[in-house]
Amino acid sequence: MLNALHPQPQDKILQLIQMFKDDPRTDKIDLGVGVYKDATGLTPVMRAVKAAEKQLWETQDTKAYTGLAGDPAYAAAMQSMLLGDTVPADRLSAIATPGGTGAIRQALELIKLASPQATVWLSNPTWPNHPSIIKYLGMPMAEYRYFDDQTRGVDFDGMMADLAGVKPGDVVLLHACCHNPTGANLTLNQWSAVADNLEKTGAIPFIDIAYQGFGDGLDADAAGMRLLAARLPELLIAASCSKNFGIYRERTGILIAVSPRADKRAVVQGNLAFLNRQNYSFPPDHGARLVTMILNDPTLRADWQAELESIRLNMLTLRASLAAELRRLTNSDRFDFLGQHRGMFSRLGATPEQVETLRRDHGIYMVSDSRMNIAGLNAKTVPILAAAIIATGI
Ligand code: PLP
Ligand code: TYF
Repeated sequence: MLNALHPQPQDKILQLIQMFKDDPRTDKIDLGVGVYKDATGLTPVMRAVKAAEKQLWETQDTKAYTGLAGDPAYAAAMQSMLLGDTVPADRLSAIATPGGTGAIRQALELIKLASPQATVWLSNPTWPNHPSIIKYLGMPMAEYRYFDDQTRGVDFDGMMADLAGVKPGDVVLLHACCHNPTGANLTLNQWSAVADNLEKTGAIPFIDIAYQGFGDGLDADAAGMRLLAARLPELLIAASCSKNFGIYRERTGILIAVSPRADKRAVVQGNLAFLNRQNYSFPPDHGARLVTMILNDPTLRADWQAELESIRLNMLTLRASLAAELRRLTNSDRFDFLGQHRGMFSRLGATPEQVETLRRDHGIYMVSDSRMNIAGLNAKTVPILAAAIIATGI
């Protein structure tokens, strides 16, 4: 049986991790995988996470199974962080999942279960795991224009023109904030126009939110999603705690389904729990429990929010200084988009050959589509990157 297997395509982002490790140069710069790093290159365990883990170690007296959907307290705390009070609780169903990826996978399986003909619309470009999982599940898929290569902003006219073609019951996957891989995001007015389109076409929004708090702040990053939740009858949300709680390897995520009516909630919740049971039974609990403790304890929460805010501001400072350095070197505003993008990523707009040159000649690693992780920079490496960008003719 195993002889019948063929090699599978590798994840280009994860491949970079190994290439970077194998590079003997000591002045190499890693702008590859989307993991937050501080100025020393460390991905720290956040203070509130450490404190919650200590508390948990001292007080937890069982590790018996939770429930198929995970701990309801986790769902309640996450629903509040994500949606505020936009949607009444009796329309909300949720399951804890292994990371945001688990939530995306379960959302897609739910769509397949409910509506096997539905086309899932993805932004072009998007996080490569979106099309990869959809293809693996054999679901119909389409793309909408998103990024304008000239302005390095959102091609909103193109996006709306493409979304005019969605059918009732189709699903439109949207990044809530900090778009991966481009860094270009919708304004609130644009979210409102997307809501108009979804109302008119009868398509269902599916929100991937993996960077809440990394862009403009916890509430601001959720504003577009909340606008859709307030206006539309149905919504799916796949959220990740990997980045904003810094608990990547704990695999902590949640899938939330907003139902049109309260009397549908029980069936939706039952289907979500069913999907967890088919795929892995009980979801991971440790990270979810830490998140719940942090969100529900005012002291832990305040400390977490303060640290998250300093992470956000650090990335904004790096963006501003890189844009300023490139403004100085080019005597133009060509790279000002770097300061306007939000989140960990920006698409620089370099060719794959230029990305290769940056790697070969300068030891600077980014994804071949020229996505760079801003958090991989520090005050010392910003001018080095800027000079390399100019030397490479980007
Ligand atoms: N969605 C996007 C856009 C991401 O960039 C990521 C990456 O980390 C995820 C979802 C899921 O993250 P995880 O499964 O590590 O929680
Ligand atoms: O886009 C990124 O870099 C992050 C991390 O298969 C990641 O989202 C990358 C690839 C992958 C899982 C996570």
